[in-house]
Amino acid sequence: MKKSAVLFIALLCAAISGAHAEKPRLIFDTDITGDVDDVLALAMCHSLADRGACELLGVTISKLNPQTAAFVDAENTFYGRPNLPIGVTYDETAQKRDSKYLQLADSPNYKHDIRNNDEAEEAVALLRRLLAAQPDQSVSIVSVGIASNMANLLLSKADAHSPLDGPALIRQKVKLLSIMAGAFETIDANNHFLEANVINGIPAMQTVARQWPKQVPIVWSGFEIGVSLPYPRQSIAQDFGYIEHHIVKEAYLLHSGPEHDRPCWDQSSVLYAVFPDRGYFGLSRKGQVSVEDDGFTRFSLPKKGDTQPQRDRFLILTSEQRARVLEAMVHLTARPPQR
Ligand SMILES: [Ca+2]
Repeated sequence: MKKSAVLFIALLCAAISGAHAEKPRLIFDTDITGDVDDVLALAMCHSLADRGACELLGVTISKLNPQTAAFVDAENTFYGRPNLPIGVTYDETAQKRDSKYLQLADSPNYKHDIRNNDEAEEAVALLRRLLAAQPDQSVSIVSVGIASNMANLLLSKADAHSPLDGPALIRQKVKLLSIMAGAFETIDANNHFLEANVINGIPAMQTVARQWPKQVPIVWSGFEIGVSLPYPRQSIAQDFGYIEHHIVKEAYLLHSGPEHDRPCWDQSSVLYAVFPDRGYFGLSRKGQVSVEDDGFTRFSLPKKGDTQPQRDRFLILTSEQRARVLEAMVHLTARPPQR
């Protein structure tokens, strides 16, 4: 073989292995209780993992409700991942929340082994165990609820999994925090909009904004992104009939009913984390997000001469992108399990 051919093959192998190494390793941190977009976002995580676009490492749950782990286990089992690790918060300051759909876990139509939250790991212990086992700077955390787990991870100390404290472990292992929280535009003429994931746990979100390492990027999906992406009711009616009982469809109908197009808040953070370079979203300039005492998220650009690393950006969506993103979300959410 000619030298140039050998070089070409070597470069090709390097490109292939490089591409493989860059596949996002996802942790999905959710407050799956009140709203149903978490259920659709978790379906997207499975669908993206099925097609090899990401590796799904585990799911952590940030709100208090005794049925969260059973439901997540049922959804994971539906999508062919019955042993995917699940962690639940033990933080008594985290919001307690009733649900309109978690009781689907009690249905005989959905198999799973975890029956109640006592059988799941504690969320921060699981986050630390998962992070410690991954290559450096390889993990994308998608956090789509209140920030209890992210704050408690930041406050965590060395343990059996890692000698590093929370911030050092995040610096070592995390590539991106893709978070749904706050608002970065005027919402319905209100330029001081207070978003639910922040106001349902203001101190925890303040801990994230203040203490998340400056070197590890955070991309915020504000309220304005999801609300401009209404999930079409026609998809719920027509795309999930490939199986008699579909946990995503049934959860959606229990929460929103058949006549509602639920905004895709949480799905936006999943899509960005897995495909940051596909042009689905635009990004703001780099700056800093602060969380004020009333829960308002304020984005500030660096002052002239500020040489500190700027950690935060927020998603931007044009009308052309909006159509593409919504179509991608529908296809990924409605895709039948591949395993
Ligand atoms: Ca959520």
